[in-house]
Amino acid sequence: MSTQVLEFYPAASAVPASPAAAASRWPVEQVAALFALPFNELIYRAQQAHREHFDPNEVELATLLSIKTGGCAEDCGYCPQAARYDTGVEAQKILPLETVLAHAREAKAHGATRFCMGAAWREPKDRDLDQIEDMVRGVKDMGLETCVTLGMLAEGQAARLKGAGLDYYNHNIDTAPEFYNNVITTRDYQDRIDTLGRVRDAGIKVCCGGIVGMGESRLQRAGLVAQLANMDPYPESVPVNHLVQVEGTPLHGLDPLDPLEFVRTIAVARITMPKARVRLSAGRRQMSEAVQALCFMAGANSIFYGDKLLTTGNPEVDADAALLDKLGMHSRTGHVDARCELE
Ligand code: SAM
Ligand code: DTB
Ligand code: SF4
Repeated sequence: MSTQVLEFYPAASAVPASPAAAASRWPVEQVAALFALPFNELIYRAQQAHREHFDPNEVELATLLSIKTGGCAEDCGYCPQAARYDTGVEAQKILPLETVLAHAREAKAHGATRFCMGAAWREPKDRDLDQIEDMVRGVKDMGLETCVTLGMLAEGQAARLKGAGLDYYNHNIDTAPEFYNNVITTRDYQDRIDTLGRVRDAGIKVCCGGIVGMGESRLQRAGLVAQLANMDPYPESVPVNHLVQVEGTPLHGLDPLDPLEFVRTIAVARITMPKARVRLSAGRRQMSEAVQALCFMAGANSIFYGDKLLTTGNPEVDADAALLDKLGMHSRTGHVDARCELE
């Protein structure tokens, strides 16, 4: 941790309170102290951290595809795909390989560099992985980075995915440990940590983040960021999702989070995980361009790109291309939204 950051903390929080705190690089009070900085100070520091490791005008474009939608047995309180909530999402079978590859080709033609495939599973069965391996190989062969999110992984499954050429596995811790049980009861926080360990051990890069705006406190948002930042090593890719409130889910109808608090969360993630790709993930459809621009200033350098997330909407590709153009930002390849023949 840089001394530059430390000097701004209240003296008490700079003194580790316990051996456990001493071992952690980002005690939660120090992360909370970042959240409490004057806004301009926070953004300035986030910009400094960002510019040390990245081109501040460059953004990664990652396209998401739901390869197996709905009918999930879990009870995640935010999720429209949980079978137990009446959200209007219909359960579908896993998509055929050719359909997935056609979507990946289209994403690439639009300028995406990463293709993320998501399945509404608690965990994949070994036989499901045969199909996933083919998808990963096919997408990788197109020259795209590959990412999948399939739920919990058992021993050996991560190695199979690595063997197929998987670059990233997305598995979010979602929120601070002490808030977790308010949101999900059908699997434990520790289950998630175990899966992340298997991913890391298999040599796959970790994509792990969470959701804000679920009724957690600021201290709990700091707790989420501290958990991520204290992973050793911290995730290469950190999706910061703003809760998309979906009618029928238990979290629908909550008071919306102040947009500036969302921007602060991005900034704190950037400062504590300076080399990570911090993704301004779900929730952009509900965000003004000005708030998105502030997120980029705060150090976000990745977005989901494509008019759909998994089941909910995302800004249209044309609108995103126009926004990036307005901000003078460019994608990793330099090309955004090359019109393709598939349209
Ligand atoms: N079923 C797998 C799992 O839960 O690990 C993979 C797919 S799941 C939809 C991936 C992540 O999407 C969740 O962990 C959560 O962070 C995010 N997510 C789901 N619904 C969301 C919503 N309504 N708003 C914001 N993020 C959401
Ligand atoms: C992540 O952190 N966010 C994505 C992805 N990883 C899989 C999912 C967002 C889902 C938003 C709700 C939906 O569209 O169903
Ligand atoms: Fe299922 Fe994943 Fe949705 Fe939870 S977040 S209900 S595990 S699809």
